[in-house]
Amino acid sequence: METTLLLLKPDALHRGLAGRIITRFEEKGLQLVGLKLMQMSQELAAKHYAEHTERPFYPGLVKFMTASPLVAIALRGPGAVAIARNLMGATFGTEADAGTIRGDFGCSKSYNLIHGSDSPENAERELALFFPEGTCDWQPISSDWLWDSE
Ligand code: 3AN
Repeated sequence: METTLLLLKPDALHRGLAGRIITRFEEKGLQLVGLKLMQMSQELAAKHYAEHTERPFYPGLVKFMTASPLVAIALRGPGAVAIARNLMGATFGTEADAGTIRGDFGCSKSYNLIHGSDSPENAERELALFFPEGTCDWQPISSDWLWDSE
């Protein structure tokens, strides 16, 4: 079982897409174990995007991510990190396949709606940043019919 971190970026909220995006993950069979509307501080952005600080797009990315609230989500399921990344699609809406979130809802190289952890290790690091209080553990009644037992 894995838990991954998703961020519904400010553009997703401005465009009124938060509910529809969350629905995609619920429909797939991943479990919500954390959900938070919050505004990303400069400090949190610097920690979250530490690996990108030297990239030319970094100042614009931080400006975008800190401009208005986002939704932080902790999502659980078997292989949740890779499943969530597949549902999101390629980084830019211009290139993402139809049927994916970025492919269906966006066509920008800057405003790409959603962040998802790219490895279990990064998921652990990012969850600690956005959910320092921990996640909400509960047993969905559908889990016996949704997830393999081994
Ligand atoms: P992903 O979100 O698919 O893991 P990364 O890790 O390569 O993509 O990039 C992190 C974030 O930085 C992306 N989500 C995107 O918002 C932003 N980004 C990456 N490359 C560019 C770029 N060339 N121009 C603007 N923003 C970018």
